[in-house]
Amino acid sequence: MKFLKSLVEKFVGKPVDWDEVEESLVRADLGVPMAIRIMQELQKLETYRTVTAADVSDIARDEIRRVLPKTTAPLEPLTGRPKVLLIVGVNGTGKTTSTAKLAHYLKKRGHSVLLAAADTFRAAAIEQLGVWSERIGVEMIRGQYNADPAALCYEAYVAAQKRDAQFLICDTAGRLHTKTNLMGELTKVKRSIAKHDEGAPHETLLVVDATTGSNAVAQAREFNQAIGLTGLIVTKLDGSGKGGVVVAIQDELGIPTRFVGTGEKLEDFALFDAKEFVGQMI
Ligand SMILES: Nc1nc2c(ncn2[C@@H]2O[C@H](COP(=O)(O)OP(=O)(O)O)[C@@H](O)[C@H]2O)c(=O)[nH]1
Ligand SMILES: [Mg+2]
Repeated sequence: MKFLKSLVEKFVGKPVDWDEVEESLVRADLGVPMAIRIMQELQKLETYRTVTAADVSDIARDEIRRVLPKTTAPLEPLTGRPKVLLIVGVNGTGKTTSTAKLAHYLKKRGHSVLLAAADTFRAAAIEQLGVWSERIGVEMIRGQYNADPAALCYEAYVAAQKRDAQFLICDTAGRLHTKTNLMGELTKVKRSIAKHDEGAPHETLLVVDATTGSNAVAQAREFNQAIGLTGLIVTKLDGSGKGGVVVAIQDELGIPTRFVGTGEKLEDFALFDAKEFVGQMI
């Protein structure tokens, strides 16, 4: 996560190397518009004095802070009906793991949760969530392999109502954001849930892998256009050494990061904390 920190350390006590600053900003996955803004601010400063390493970090920190919301909305239950969270994303980003982590997180806060294994494309995916559900002690609604995910989510809502569950979390199949038929299937899932409650799904959370950099921005753009997103779960922040996608997606698309994943275990999960995040980055 310390990509800007290491950049700054290189320049301590000497004038900054502009090419290196620019390259580091681009490599940090903050997005081109943000990288350009930081460079412009630094160059403005340079017209009247020598820019130092501290200036790079100060200006980058200010720009990033300006873009990120100060607080992250927590997940509060509704009264008298389940709050539906739809988990979407491309293959392998960590949807199923994050679904389990989120269920565990809510359960620990005293909430009742029901899971829906709506990734019916692969039998193994249903099993994977099944193992998590047993481990965390949260019930899961499963369908047949290859069942219609929209119908499954519709039924899962009925089950959530029957059980008075406060949250229903629907894990979905990975799909490439460029495949319109698969994106259309998600629209169908959303519509079927909305038949029960026109406000549902109350949250549509895109899971992105921080290590995929600018591709994560493209994913967010496409999913947002197709089904509308309310937030992100950014995973694998433990491995990448970066987290710039959080900033790029907020800056370019206005979609906030709600949760972060920092490992494979249930506990490696937290509500996004902008202040802490910026502190770790710079
Ligand atoms: N290091 C790390 N690995 C993760 C994280 N989240 C998920 N994974 C791993 O990423 C792989 C794919 O996760 P999975 O939940 O099956 O992805 P899905 O295809 O989107 O459902 C698994 O090996 C997970 O253990 C994370 O925050 N950090
Ligand atoms: Mg999965």
